[in-house]
Amino acid sequence: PVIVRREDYRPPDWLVPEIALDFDLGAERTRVRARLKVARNGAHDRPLVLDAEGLTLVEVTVDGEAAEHRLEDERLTITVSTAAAVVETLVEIGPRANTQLMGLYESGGILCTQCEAEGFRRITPFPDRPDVLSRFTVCMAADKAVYPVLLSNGDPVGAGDLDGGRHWAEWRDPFPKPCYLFALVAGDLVANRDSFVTASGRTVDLGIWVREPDLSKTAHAMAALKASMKWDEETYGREYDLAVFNIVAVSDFNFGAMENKGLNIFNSRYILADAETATDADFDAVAGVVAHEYFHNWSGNRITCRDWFQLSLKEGFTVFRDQQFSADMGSRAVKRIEDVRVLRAAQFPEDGGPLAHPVRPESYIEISNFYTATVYNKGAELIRMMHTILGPERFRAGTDLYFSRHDGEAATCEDFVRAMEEGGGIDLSRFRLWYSQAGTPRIRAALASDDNGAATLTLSQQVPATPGQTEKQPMPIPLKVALFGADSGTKLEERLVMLEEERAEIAFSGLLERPVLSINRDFSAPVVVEAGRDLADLAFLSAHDDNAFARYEAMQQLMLDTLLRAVSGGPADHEPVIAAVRETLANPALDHAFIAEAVLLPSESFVGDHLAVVDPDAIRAAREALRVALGSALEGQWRAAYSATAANRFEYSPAAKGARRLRSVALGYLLGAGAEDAAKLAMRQFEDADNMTDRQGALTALVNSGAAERNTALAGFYDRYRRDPLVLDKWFTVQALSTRDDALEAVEALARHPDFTLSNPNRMRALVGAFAANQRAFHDVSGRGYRFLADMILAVDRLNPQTAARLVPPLGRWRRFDEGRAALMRAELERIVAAPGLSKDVFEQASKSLG
Ligand code: BAL
Ligand code: ZN
Repeated sequence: PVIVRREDYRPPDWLVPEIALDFDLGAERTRVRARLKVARNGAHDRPLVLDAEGLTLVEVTVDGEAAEHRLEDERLTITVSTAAAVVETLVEIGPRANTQLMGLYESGGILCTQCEAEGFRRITPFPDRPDVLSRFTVCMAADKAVYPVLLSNGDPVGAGDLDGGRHWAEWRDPFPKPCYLFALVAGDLVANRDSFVTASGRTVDLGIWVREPDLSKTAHAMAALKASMKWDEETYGREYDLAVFNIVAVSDFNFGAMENKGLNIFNSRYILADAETATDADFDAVAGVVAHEYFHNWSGNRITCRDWFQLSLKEGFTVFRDQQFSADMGSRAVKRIEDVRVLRAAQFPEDGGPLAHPVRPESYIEISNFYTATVYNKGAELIRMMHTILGPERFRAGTDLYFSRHDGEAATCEDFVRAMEEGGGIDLSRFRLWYSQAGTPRIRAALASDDNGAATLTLSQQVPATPGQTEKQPMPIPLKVALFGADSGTKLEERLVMLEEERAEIAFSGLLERPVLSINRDFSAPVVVEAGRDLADLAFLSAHDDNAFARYEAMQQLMLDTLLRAVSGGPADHEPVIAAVRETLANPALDHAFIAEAVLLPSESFVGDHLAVVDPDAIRAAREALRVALGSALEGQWRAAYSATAANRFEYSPAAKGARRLRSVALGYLLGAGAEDAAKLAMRQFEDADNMTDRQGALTALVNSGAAERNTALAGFYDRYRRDPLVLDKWFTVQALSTRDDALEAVEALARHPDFTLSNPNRMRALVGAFAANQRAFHDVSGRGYRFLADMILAVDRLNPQTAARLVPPLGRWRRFDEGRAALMRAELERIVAAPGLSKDVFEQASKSLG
């Protein structure tokens, strides 16, 4: 396979300032006529080379004449002798047969497109790279009864009827854009329509298009869209720029959603939400993704990426923007806790494994494999660090400069950093290492104090070697630090420390009591900190730290240390955790949402990430023992928390969400403790719930238990929701994540269930993706879990390589396990790599995972 390298970037040989597309749409066969105005870029005599994948070529002309051309290796080479010309191509494609869900495809009777990163070449021959920006005009003709709605980017400019029950519509997008932002939708859809008046007084028509039965589930997404539009004006000074903004929801989609100019296309799971079918987490995700895609209009569309190595330019920045938005709309502390949890669960293992890559990667075989937690979530942490270092005003001056300087351009990460430097008045020379150096820095922190009120904080850092990067330089690391008085519990000192070198000593003086260290507050840097604090100091911080994130972190560290001690065979002393949780539950100053996060045990995989060799069975046993101990010791408090938060009469507000979250956590502990009536409580909650959060919470608790009610609840849930694919996904996931010993068998059986399908990415992720995250079941010592995953990867690869490739990374973690498991995991990776007809997507992930 061909390796694409960042250092090989060259500007395009030909530009395409304008393209007119004519679609004769049909699910079996679509004809695409494209008229490209091409212009030679610089002095050269190279031919015009267009990307073309899976197209049946019918005709090629240059300035109206038949032209010399060659179609081979997914490239259409055309001889053009002039400096500018009009090139016309006619091709045929088959949307219904397109199971890759890239290009033009059919989902539930709707024709829709996905072009990022390289899907446009599956629609029409084109220089499919983000630095070729064109003005698009799109004309579509289709059967009016089957496809009454025809949408594309920009503004509608005409429509009418044709003979034979057909009709047409034309759309024009005045903003030049790369072809990955092209979109088209044809289908039998209805819209939730609304409008938004921009800061400068222009009215924008908004539409969220879905199938008729789903219309009642679009109100939340519409509210989120309007809130996003307002927020981006207020926070970044960014106004929407077209007269129309449309969103379409489809059920078969590789990504979460796509930011096509003026026509976002969404995976339905990030649009549809009502109390009956969506959990609070789903509601939050809908708002977050709607905001994310909307924010791309500036960070992605008005300013796009020069090449795909710059992907984090738009994704890291836009994730940071959607995180800020969600924090502003709800609980800032809980949002930060959730974001860090995602980073640690998805990005840290990536950064520490065979697929580690810098936020700005250096090479790829298949770019789809680089839509990763590193590019997205670590990329967002880089922007956050700049925000922390600069402060909000100077950060805004930097983004203002970035937006005005590069509007209409295809830019680089370097362009962004330079704008932050000049706009913010700061030197970020060394900060650039964060873009080029992979691996999660590890910080050691030690605080030594004397009796004279002086203390020294000694910091050292180490960046681990990653594939292709053995030698690392020290990174500039912003650490928010505070000292608390051990006697009074008050804050003695607080500062932002920049660790610039491998080692630093920070002096404090005038401390009137013994100081306790609070470090990486708000998770100011995406690093691992080993601060060596004992259990008593952690318990103290879990009760006294005034930074909500740090307070949560102290409790997590206390629980983690307790679990690690138990896993490595030490005495299981649960008392410090029990005392700290007791105090947190009893603290009237804390809100329910925070308490629910703070008293939750670290996940099994998080515990595993802290061991030299992961022992899934020992981790499960230690975690279960602590859960049971907490459940029993604090049964009265769990009961009180459970009844105090007794919910119903659904309301989507931070307070109501917090109450529901704590209620589910309390129920889990009561079941864990083996309280006699716990299963009955859960079953009552399951039956009486007026919202999905409570119903799914009860189902999860029962599914993880041995209670007789378990099967009744599972069957009841299935019967109630079998016709709602998004809810049925939950039914699969809850079982795939089960903590019971029979989880592996259950998952194997579910893969034969009539409602399981390889062709829908959501369903695949719901069962197979979730199972691979179930540490104990997936890592069953027999190797059956590995075999199951590999079989699934190979089966899905024939239909949809992107979805298949995303399932590979769990097998690449073999170095973290004992020899027996490692050998079994490697054997499955080798079987995958040797499979005939493997996609380059899966080949890249599996072969690198073996390395
Ligand atoms: N650009 C791909 C989907 C997203 O990150 O918004
Ligand atoms: Zn994005």
